[in-house]
Amino acid sequence: MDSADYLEWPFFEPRHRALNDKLAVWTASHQPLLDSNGHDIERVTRAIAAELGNAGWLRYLVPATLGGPLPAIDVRSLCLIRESLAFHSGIADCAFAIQGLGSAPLTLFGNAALKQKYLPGMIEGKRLGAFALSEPESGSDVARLRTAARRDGNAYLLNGAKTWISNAGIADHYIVFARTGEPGDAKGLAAFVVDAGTPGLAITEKIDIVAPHVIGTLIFNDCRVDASALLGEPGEGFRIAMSTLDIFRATVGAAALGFARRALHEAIDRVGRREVFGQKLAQFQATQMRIADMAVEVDAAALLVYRAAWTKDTQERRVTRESAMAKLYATEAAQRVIDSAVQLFGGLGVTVGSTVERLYREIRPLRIYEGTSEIQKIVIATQLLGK
Ligand code: COS
Repeated sequence: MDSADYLEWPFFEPRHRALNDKLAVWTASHQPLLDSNGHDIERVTRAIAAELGNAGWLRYLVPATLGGPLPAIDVRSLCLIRESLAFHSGIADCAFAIQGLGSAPLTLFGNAALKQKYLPGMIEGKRLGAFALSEPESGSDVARLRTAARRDGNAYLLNGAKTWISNAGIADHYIVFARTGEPGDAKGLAAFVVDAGTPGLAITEKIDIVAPHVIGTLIFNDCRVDASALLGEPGEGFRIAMSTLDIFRATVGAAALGFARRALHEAIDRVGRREVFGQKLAQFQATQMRIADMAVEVDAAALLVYRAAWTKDTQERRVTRESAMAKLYATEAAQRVIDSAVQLFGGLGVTVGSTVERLYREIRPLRIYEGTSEIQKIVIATQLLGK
């Protein structure tokens, strides 16, 4: 990546600078893998997850007691990893992020037996996880999700549908949020770990999205899940989902930051070489204004992302507002920065296969997944104004 002088900011410690240096070496030596975009996306996602496991990056998803390199999950490290991966490859970033969403509920709320069963394989990149929260009728309004979990002896019977689920069809397990209580009640949800291949669980659709990605729909039809697969207590599902998102929303901002930095890097390179009307693009004041705006947005996004991550790592409190601000600003700003880069590239910017064209597609879902920009504004306003 470009100048890492932002790592001198007070949010960081020497270990973060060391991590960033190691990431730079790793990404440079894995360029062919990171460049494999678009074709056979399931195989590529699996291969990248395995390499992320071999390199030890997935260990950052768990604390030392579960095999991680640090005493607790360090959100600044997760953000640095996502930023570096996203700079090179949206698929690699996604593979890392979904391992996080598929493991954090276990790390935070699973009992010893569940952690032992699922986490070692996940951090080695041998097992893939998934986070199944969204439904056809409820993506934003989590409290209204309909998938039902009905107690039946020592088990629960799951019935319902989940959609837009990353890793659908290649995950070895799914963290599934389902209703054990009253309809519409945030306190009526529970979270389960459901193994792929459990009878009654079917992957019914693979969805093609603008940025190639493994994503699809799951249907539960009297899917019997042992009560021992419950995370926490019945009723804790909403808190489990939100606590996971409190960690990962800042990291979505970090991924957007990685995309935006790449776009700025590509744009600076381009305007220094491209000649029009007898001079370099960089010599036009219009270009300079645009590059300056892009750089300010990148730094502002970085400040919000690492403020949220630092707060989560060092303050013993919820970071719902900070992580919502980081995700909102960084993803929206990255879309503008990338759009500017496309404009500076002209026809090449919209030519399929160019880096900025890829970034233009890859940034778009980040303003939607893990809470749309509008939901982040509601979260921020609720924190300030109350309900
Ligand atoms: N951590 C822990 N607990 C939390 C929490 C958090 N971040 N956010 C809310 N809670 C608690 C609340 O404190 C509340 O408990 P009390 O009643 O005891 O105070 C309970 O959970 C319900 O919270 P709230 O009333 O705020 O829930 P709402 O139904 O109004 O929903 C939004 C809030 C819209 C913010 C939530 O549904 C959301 O984030 N939606 C987007 C989900 C999303 O990201 N979807 C994409 C799927 S993942 S790709």
